[in-house]
Amino acid sequence: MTSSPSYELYAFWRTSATYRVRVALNLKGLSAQEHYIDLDAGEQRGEAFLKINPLGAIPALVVPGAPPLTQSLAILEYLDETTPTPPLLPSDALGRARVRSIAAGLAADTHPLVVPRVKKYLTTKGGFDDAAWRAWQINWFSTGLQALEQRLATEGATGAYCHGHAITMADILLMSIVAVMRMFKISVDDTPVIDRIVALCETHDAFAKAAPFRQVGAPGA
Ligand SMILES: N[C@@H](CCC(=O)N[C@@H](CS)C(=O)NCC(=O)O)C(=O)O
Repeated sequence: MTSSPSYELYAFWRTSATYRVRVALNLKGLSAQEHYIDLDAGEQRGEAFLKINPLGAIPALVVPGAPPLTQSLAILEYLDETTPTPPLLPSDALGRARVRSIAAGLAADTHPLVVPRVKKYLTTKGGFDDAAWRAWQINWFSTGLQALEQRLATEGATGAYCHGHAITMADILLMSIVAVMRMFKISVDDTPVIDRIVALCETHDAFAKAAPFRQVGAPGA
């Protein structure tokens, strides 16, 4: 690790959005002191954490002298601007727009549908039982990944990774969704390009070290 600002990260072992920040920190040789927010115990909705993020969601990154940063995509952009090497975005405007579009497709249009607060609402007020919740999860993971597969398979900018031949924010987001799907034992068939990119990302330490089951608090960690 290089010497870095004393970041603090509000985190939980298995979350997709926190995984993204851990991968970005690892790629850039940065570290953060983690504060554990137990999502299973509902700590994200406790008075203490709501002062950090009134939305009751992690991650939150505390940078010395500033209010907590929330939203994983904003945190990735902040880390990329303040520690530019290796870059998480391409050098050209069209490339950056494509990478941000892939990342947002997963962070904004896929992942929010399967977070604990949505589960809580649907199972307590929406009449969902376990089977209905599982069907919901499978539907939204499939929708997000099949749309991404179609893009990756047809757009010329796809390379060894989601965009070209270097890791970008798009790969971090893809891996963060795959990590949480594995946790729920959900898979989506017929996504050969995604499968190839995931296998390549898995060869990198930055992703391996961020794996949920390797984090403090994980069962067996
Ligand atoms: N769009 C947010 C999502 C944050 C989020 O929903 N995080 C989940 C964990 S992956 C969470 O803390 N959920 C708590 C809850 O839903 O109660 C981001 O990308 O940071």
